[in-house]
Amino acid sequence: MKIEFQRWPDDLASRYRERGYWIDEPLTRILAEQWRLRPEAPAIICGERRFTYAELDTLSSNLAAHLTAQGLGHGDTALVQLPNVAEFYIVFFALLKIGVAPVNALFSHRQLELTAYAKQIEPRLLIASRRHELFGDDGFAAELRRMVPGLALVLLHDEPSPEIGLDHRMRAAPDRRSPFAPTASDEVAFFQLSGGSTGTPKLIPRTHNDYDYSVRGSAEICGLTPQTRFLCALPAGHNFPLSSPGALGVFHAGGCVVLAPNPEPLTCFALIERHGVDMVALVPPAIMLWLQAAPAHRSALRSLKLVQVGGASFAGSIARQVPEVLGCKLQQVFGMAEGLVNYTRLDDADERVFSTQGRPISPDDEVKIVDEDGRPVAEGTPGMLATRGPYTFRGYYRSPEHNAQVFDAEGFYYSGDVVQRTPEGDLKVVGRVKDQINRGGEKVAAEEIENLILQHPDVTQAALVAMQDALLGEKSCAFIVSRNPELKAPALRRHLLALGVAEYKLPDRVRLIEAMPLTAVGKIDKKKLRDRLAQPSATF
Ligand code: J2J
Repeated sequence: MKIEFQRWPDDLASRYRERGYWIDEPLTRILAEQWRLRPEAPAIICGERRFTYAELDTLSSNLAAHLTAQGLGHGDTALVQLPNVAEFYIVFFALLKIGVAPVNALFSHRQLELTAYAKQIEPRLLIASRRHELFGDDGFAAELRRMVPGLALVLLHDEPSPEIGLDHRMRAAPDRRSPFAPTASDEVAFFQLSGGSTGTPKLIPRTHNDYDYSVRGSAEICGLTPQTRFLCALPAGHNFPLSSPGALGVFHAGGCVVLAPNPEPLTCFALIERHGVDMVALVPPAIMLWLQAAPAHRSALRSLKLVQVGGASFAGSIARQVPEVLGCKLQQVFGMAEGLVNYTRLDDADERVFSTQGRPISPDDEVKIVDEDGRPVAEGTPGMLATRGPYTFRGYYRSPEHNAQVFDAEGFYYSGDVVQRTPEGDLKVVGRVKDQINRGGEKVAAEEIENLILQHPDVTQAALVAMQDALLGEKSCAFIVSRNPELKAPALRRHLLALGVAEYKLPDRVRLIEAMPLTAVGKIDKKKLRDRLAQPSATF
């Protein structure tokens, strides 16, 4: 059984193979190669626990064997939600080994997101953590089982019992092992999460071939070696710390991933000092906190050579401070879970690194910058980014209507970013046309939250817009027309939390207004609402 998804057309697929981008190997080759080359080298450091490549391979094989014994295999999917722990990678490789495609939900996701993913992929396996509020008891897992009748197996991290404990399945090898078979390299390996701009969170099918190329290309651009020690402080499943070059890039190079629970500076500085970390990937607000905290801890950062920043706009004035205050190189990364990733290069002149978001990984990443009618803009002027290439997807999972809106006839994906190309060929992200709030790298789809707010009985109209914020870059403000003038922000917050949405998606501010400003065609005029934010007015 194969997972259906939108494939690349044959001519492009042949070109990507001929040029050596698609090597027709499963993603498990990353681990298999290191297991052969350096089995005893450290692959992961997680708190006091260390895992060699041999251990990473054995533990993932044990789990894979258990899952095979339960009848899981090709065509099956898994919903996985783990914090930043070594088990994240063990599970990821175990599932790849037996051709089960996971969705790696963020740890901050709650009922609403998990349910939306479960409904789309109909998982046969759920792997979650007792540490998460939803899985402290078995209520929500039972609810998921009711919702997805095919959900055959639930395994929990941080759960001692042998029946449902993940740890037990990793540690104990079953008696008999059948040989593992990943899915074919041009099939879906796993699903990445879209930042989203629509009502329901969307899933991105990623194949072995395309993802592996983005990992290899990224590792080369970033000069990774077996000596690399990468601090993973962003959510492990996010595309940036997973593949740009992220943990998979580090494994590909034979280096070591040091896990941090979050990017909090003092926690990270201690890990950097203790483990000789030389590279880290961060979002802009985290770097701002690091810049504030670093002067008092310079010696802890001695080993740090490269800080990557991405996920949201990063002011040039802050970028300039990084080399001096953190004592290392800066690299800007402009990527997306849908595919295309741009990097400033390690040997670029400082000014290029400070003021641009770099250029694509591949010579075959095709980037068009177009106006509203889809025509290329004059070189150097801002326009919408449209792209296709050897690791950019061709369609969201089971979303034909939305795909029709964000792809053109040639298969170019419109990311919703407004960019500009410099004469040197670097991209600068200068704006956005998608209806999304980028809250310091965490993406909030306006429509998703508006629909949830509208479920409140008092609310007749709702619009979520971005407001500027010194630390996060953007925060969200909900403008609301309510039948009840007494509706207060805390009540709305409770309403949203009760619906089960992740906390980072809650509006940071709520404003009650008499009526929505409308555009000429009668749509809510979000530009006018954003302008209003600049003016003082009653807020609650
Ligand atoms: C401005 N906006 C940026 C940047 C992403 C590497 C790095 C980041 C992501 C990521 C990723 C930006 N400056 N440097 O997947 O592999 C905004 C754009 C983009 C959206 C994608 C990776 N870097 N962005 O952030 O899927 O709007 O991926 O389209 O979460 O983040 O978000 P996401």
